[in-house]
Amino acid sequence: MSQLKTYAERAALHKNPSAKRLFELMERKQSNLSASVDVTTKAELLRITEAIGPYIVVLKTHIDILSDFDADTAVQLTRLADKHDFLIFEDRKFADIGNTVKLQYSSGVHKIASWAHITNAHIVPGEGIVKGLAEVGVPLQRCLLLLAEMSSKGSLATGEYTLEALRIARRNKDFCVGFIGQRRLEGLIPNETGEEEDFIYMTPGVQLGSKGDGLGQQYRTPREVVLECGCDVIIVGRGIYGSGDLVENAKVYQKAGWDAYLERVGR
Ligand code: S5P
Repeated sequence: MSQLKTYAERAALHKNPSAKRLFELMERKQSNLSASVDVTTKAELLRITEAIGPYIVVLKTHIDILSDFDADTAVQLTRLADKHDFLIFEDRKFADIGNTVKLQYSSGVHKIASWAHITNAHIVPGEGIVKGLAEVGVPLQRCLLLLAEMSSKGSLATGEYTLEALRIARRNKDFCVGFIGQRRLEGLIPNETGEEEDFIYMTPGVQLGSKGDGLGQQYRTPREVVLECGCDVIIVGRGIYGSGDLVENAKVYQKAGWDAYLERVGR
């Protein structure tokens, strides 16, 4: 039951360098907060990241929404990640055949693999998407999350689709270290290898004081996500940068996520 283990104990279960680092840094920073900074200019992205960097363990980006992305954006994000000790997760949601995603991950203007420690993929195309991304990501010590479920109303990622994400992850554990999902999945199908397994669950659709956004997003609280559903990292976007004081908001979510984790592991 890995959700009852501490993040420090779980760091030891991971061979993938980015996954191991994530667990170690959660313990060190006493945070399981990922901020999703969905803004459209480089200056705004860097300003917000500089302000909230001390409170987060993962910065989640949508790099293709920046109107003025340049190579220096990646340099500055990497500098802030080193300064404030967090990982960068490009929420690219790859969804094509292996050969195409390899190119999308390594090349183009964004060169995602060169700066993002974590990225994610849909499994619509089948397992080849993971194989293709792994050819680029494994040599760079990156890791991948599969979208097993989504937070939005009417999502088709349910039932057998979600189970297939678990099966694919189990077959590709060197690179595929966890899921974007709404609850833990390991218990849904027996693990035939008999080996101890541990996946990271990063969960969006988190906000205090709102149930949704009118465009299908559905929100739950950090407590529901971490304590009741056993997820590991809360992903908060507009709850942090949407209104009010950025730093105060980040502190509130850091504390709410961490308190729920402490309660879960009985510390
Ligand atoms: O199921 C999902 C998966 C993702 S990665 N639901 C989501 O909302 N996301 C992303 O999380 C979404 O693309 C956005 O960047 C963030 C949620 O932002 P918020 O402002 O609603 O907290």
